Amino acid sequence: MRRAFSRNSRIFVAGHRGLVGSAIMRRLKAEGYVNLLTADREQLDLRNQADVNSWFRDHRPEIVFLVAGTVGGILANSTRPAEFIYDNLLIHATTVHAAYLYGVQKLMYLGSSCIYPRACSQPIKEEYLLTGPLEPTNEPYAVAKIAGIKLCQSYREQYGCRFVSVIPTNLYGPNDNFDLDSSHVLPALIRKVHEAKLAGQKEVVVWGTGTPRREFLHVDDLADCCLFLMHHYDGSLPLNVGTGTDLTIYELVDRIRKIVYPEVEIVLDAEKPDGMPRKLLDIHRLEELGWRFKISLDEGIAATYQWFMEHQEKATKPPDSNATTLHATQHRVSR
Ligand code: GFB
Repeated sequence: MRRAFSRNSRIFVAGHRGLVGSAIMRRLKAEGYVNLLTADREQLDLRNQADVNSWFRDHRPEIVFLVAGTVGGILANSTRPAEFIYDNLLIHATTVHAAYLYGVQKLMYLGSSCIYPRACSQPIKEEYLLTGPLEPTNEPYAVAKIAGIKLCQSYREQYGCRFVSVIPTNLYGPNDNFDLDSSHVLPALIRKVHEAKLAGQKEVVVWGTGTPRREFLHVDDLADCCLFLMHHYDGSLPLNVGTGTDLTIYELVDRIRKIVYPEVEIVLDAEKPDGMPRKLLDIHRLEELGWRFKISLDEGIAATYQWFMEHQEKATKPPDSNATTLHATQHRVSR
């Protein structure tokens, strides 16, 4: 298949400051793409269709990586379901629609492995989507993410748009969120073990039973895969992206402990939710296309820990999650 775009294409990375968006930016720059378009939150509210349309009209992107959204770990998903469903539904719909209206040549949308049914057989094949009930701790987010995939498929079917979706497994890496109330497990545990080390604490508290299994992919591998698929994949079926192996949360903490502070003991807080028991992706289709991850989990944890140490102030600041709350307050009508 010919390459989908050139070094001079106008490429919009929607969500360029996040974990995934910043990795895609790094990768595009490293490969010599020169026309990279971005929009900060203050410049463009991606939830507003009129604003998004004007931005597309003014900037005329040819290629779009749609990786913007409100994201977070199990606690943030459970406690802020309204933000997770509202922001994501709107951001995905406005951007896909504007991409259609303004003739974007190709768009890539990123789902998440939490969109598969909670009790799926493992490893999870792409065709298991919408075959059973979702994990309750992240159902609103998962519904929005499924809607994003359906948007891409529907615009492809009705209007012939070249919009593709990928479904990455749990991600981590530089620019991750290390705020303990909203982060995912891997950055949370790097921070907790690091802080235990600084304080000379003997124990680190890990949420849940430690038995759920998770698959982790370094975000630089994901970015590499996104560019590869943008050039070499143009189908309606969303493609799983992962490593093909998983481990328990307990085993993950153990690996982090060995890298950061081997002396610390792991204490489980079983009052906290476990979430999905397992979500290992079947990556056969991806492998058949010729892509495979490169960064091992130990290597990735060590590099992410290094990044965390060098960016502690930025990394531990809670992410800007007030946008929707403000928005909702402004628009609330008194009864
Ligand atoms: O990464 P995580 O928050 O999200 O949690 P999910 C994974 C597992 O790690 C759960 C356990 O079993 C947690 O109980 N865990 C242990 C911890 N200690 C901690 C901790 O200190 N912080 C966190 N956050 N977890 C999310 C979804 O699910 O995955 C999202 O909620 C999204 O929708 C994302 O899809 C990729 O893997 O459970």
